Amino acid sequence: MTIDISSGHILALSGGVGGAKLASGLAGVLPPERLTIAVNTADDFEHLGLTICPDIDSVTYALAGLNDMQRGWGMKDESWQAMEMLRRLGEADWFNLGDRDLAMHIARSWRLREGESLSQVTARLTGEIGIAHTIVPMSDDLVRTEICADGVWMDFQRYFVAEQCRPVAASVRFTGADKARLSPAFAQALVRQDLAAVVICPSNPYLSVDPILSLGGVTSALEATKAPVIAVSPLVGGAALKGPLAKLMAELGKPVSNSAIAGHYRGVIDHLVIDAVDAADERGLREAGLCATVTQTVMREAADRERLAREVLAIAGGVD
Ligand code: FO1
Repeated sequence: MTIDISSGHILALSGGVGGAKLASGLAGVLPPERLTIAVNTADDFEHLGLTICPDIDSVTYALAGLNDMQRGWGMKDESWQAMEMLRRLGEADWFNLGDRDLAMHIARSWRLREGESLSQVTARLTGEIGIAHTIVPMSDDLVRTEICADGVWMDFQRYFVAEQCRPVAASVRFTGADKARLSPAFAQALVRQDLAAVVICPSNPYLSVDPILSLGGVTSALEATKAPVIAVSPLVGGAALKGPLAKLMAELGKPVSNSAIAGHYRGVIDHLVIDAVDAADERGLREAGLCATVTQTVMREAADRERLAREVLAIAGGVD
């Protein structure tokens, strides 16, 4: 059921897996014209001649109901015959491309080569797959996350997939972010007069949200907006449900805690949503001057995603 909110636009900032869940919850309760989902593209890379955009894929598949819930990435009902053949042909097999998923990368790469921008391609492919909501890349320009681990700078997917996040990370950088412009739809959403809330989805702050915040004009717009900026913490009981967040925080010398997440977003967010198992953190967050809400943030089923989306919108005052 669609929430009957009288007015106001919601801008969601999302990375991959965890962010995609809340983004799809928001899409489940908001009509398409009320929501823009701006997605991290700094995980993107060129592989076997194809442009892979993992976070755009995760959000797209989640909204289309095509995501694989067990694996967390890629498509459900996937087969792997192309991958098997690639292996036999002696090509790189460290990054798994399912047969159905491959179609997305082929279509995207083809359209980009034909001269369309990533925004145009994303609008085309999400529309074709039946998504009415607006999913936009953070930028049409190239930004790439690199991790300095064990003294060597490496591409994000090398670190994340090939190396399984094993190397000890010392720092993270987003090459190209200083020159990259915001995608047109993201830039417009940020300054909408009717912006009712900005939701930072529970993606990894350091790897998935920071690339978005690192783009020129984003943090200043978030600081300036009258709309509440609400982040959902990706930590539950001192750990991330998926991915290297806790390990990375420890390696970067940060306590693995909601107060560190709040500190990281200081000046940008007005409100942090934390999980019920971390209810004890609420007091400290409030003492530090931040509004905090305690709820169930783990999203196992579609119903959990929509419930959390409704609670986040209620914080923004957007629900009747
Ligand atoms: N993640 C993995 O851990 N292993 C893979 O082989 C893998 C393949 C893959 C293919 C397409 C795609 O869109 C995502 C894929 N991912 C894979 C997920 C991706 O590396 C990460 O989840 C994100 O970059 C982090 O947000």
